Amino acid sequence: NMAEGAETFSLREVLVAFTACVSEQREVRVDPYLAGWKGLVRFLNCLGTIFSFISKDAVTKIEIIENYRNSDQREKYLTVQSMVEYELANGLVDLQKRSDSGCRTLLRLHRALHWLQMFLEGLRTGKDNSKTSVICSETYNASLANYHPWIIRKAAGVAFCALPTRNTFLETMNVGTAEEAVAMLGDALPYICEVYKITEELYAQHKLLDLP
Ligand code: 1PZ
Repeated sequence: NMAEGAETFSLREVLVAFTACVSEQREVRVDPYLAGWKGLVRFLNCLGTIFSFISKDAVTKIEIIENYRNSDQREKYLTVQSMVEYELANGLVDLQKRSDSGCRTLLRLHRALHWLQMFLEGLRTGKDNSKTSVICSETYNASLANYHPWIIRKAAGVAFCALPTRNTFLETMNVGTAEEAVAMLGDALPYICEVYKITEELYAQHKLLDLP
């Protein structure tokens, strides 16, 4: 139920979780990163069951990293920096084939964060009558789609058609009027960009951007 789900929280708190990600030493804290993703998943679920295949994949990845945070090695997974250092030093990152390392799992969320950044920016700067589905497919094609096989791109394209108009979408965020939602996006986006940038630099430095 869209109205019910939307009533219980506002996208503001979700995006604010990303403001808590970056530490004073410019490290990315894993717990608020996952909290931000959990909120995004809740929001996505409010948009309809057609998005379930997307939210399920995100949940699986959130849970993999959460399990590391609940394991004996939990302090190693406190920040993205400590995770990378620990997994690389202990040979836990498979460079040849798919694995469930924290590094490869977080990379999937990291790539999706790049799409999110572009999508929210497109929404923020879009015209009143622009179509959310167009903003979504254009930003998806320019980013995440490059990592997805044809069948996923096709399914994503079908799901995007179910997105409401820009104004309805902005109101679904539960931040107030469409204008207030646009202002909130302007405030929150720099923090998401910062989280993305720090992670991107870290992964590039360790040559982890192509992990299978
Ligand atoms: C507002 C509209 C939402 C549109 C969401 C746009 C993203 C479409 C992503 C489609 C992904 C579909 C399912 C799974 C794909 C996986 O194969 C990949 C790679 O993982 P691997 O197979 O290597 O383990 N998974 C991803 O790329 C992660 C996708 C997470 C997407 C989270 C979206 C959150 C949306 C928040 C909306 C405000």
